[in-house]
Amino acid sequence: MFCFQCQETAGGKGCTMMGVCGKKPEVAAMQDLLVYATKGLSTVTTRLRAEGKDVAAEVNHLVTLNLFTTITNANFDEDVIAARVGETLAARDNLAAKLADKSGLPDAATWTAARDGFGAKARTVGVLRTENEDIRSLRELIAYGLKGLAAYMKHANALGKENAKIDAFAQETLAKLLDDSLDAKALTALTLETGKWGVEAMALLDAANTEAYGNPEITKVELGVRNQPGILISGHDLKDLEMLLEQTKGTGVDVYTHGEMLPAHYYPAFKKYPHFAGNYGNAWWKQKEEFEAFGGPILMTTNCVVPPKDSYKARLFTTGATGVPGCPHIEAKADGTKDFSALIECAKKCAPPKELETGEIVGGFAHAQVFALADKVIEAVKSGAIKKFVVMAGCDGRMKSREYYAEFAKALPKDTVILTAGCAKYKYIKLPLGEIGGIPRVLDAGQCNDSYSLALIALKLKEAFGLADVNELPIVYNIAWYEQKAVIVLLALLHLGVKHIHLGPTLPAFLSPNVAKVLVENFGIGSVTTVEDDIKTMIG
Ligand code: SF4
Ligand code: SF3
Repeated sequence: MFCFQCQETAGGKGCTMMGVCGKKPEVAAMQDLLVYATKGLSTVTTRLRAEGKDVAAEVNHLVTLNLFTTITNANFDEDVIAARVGETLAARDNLAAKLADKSGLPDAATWTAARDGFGAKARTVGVLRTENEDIRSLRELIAYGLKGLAAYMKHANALGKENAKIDAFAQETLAKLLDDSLDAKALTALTLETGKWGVEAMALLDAANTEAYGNPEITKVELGVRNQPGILISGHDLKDLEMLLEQTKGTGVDVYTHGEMLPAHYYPAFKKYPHFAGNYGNAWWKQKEEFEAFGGPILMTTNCVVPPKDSYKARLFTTGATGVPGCPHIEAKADGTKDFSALIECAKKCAPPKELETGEIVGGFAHAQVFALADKVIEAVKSGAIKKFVVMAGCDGRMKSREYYAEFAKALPKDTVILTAGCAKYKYIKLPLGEIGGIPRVLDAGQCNDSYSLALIALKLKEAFGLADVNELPIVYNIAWYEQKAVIVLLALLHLGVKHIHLGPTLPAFLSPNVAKVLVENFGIGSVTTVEDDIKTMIG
């Protein structure tokens, strides 16, 4: 195996024996094959579009689901992934039959094998297949951006929002990743274009979420527990949460959020459920201890899943793109609905969750809420009460070096405000950082995709201050990344013209020295150093 798609990759170079995330070589191989099969399918759909033929939404959804399945910490189930490879080949061949011109199709669009031949094929299609390290770096940077984009599309699709142009771009780009005639220059341009479509995908998801559930608003979220059994829901899928809240009504079972599901509390539509109890625990990487302590069933709607301990395996349910061998999986019915009664029955037999902490946190500062406070915020900047905003969005992770982010937050001068989104917030959102004239010093916009809100807020401030360039704002970017959704967020910010982003705790292993150099020279991307030095550089 060779995988270097996440920040925790072995030795900062690549996982070759076993994933640091727990991904086994045979699962890594099957994921490589699924990506390859999806590129083949995308080659066919791209040709069909060029011939003026329609591609059904189900095909777009299959591409999206396949990419999402291979994102870090989503799916560890080799059999499920292999079955999806089979499904993808069947869809590809079915569509290829409609092509008028079948000449020159690449191997990805024509190979075929039975299930027992998948392993051998997988060994020939991995990341290292591209020999030139710069081309490989750019191809993977784009592929990981598309994985993040696919994750956001999947959530938007679940809420009935479609944008066939985004799907067409993603598929055309996947097809281009097989094209050996594209040089580094062409792939660099494609990287930036991916960022543009990343903005579109985040905007689509924002519209899907806010139209379905209202605009996030300032909300206090309980951290303690109640005295009834509960279900813990993690990941990013709000539609799954809605169905779970509906089905648990009046059952005597509470619903708690975990990890990236925390921002669900900020949406008005979910406030009407009295059994929507609060948030339990922290970011994904602490789940082994926290899921054990929770004591009841857990629903993983998306990444990040950590391969579970046997002690709670039977009560860890997966759904959507997630999967863990040996854990129950809830499949959607043909109409997209899901039956969570197995979780409810399981919860009824469990004791109430064990308390980990008490208190509350405040969040809900997505674009509409911040725009409603715009006068107050602008005044605070003009009066000098707020000197700088620090965007600290992104991911959390288990590396010790990530303590940097807690220390950085603590060391920031009191006249700075942190803008955050994603699970990175768990490093500092529970710290007593105070407020400035009633504005909390940590403004949480929501999930990682709600980084889109942070971009809108920056654009609004630019307009309010009459600036020509978003980089003239008193905003600095110190972003923590872990998996591929952070890659699409990064590419989206680059597309919006944001410069001098600090990316940590380490730069991606998949950036070759030359590609890293291009990012440094054109966008001023930098790494992080020490808290002290970075405070000096970023805050002055
Ligand atoms: Fe390694 Fe990350 Fe890939 Fe897992 S996802 S195998 S930790 S690089
Ligand atoms: Fe976290 Fe996995 Fe990235 Fe959505 S849950 S931000 S790491």
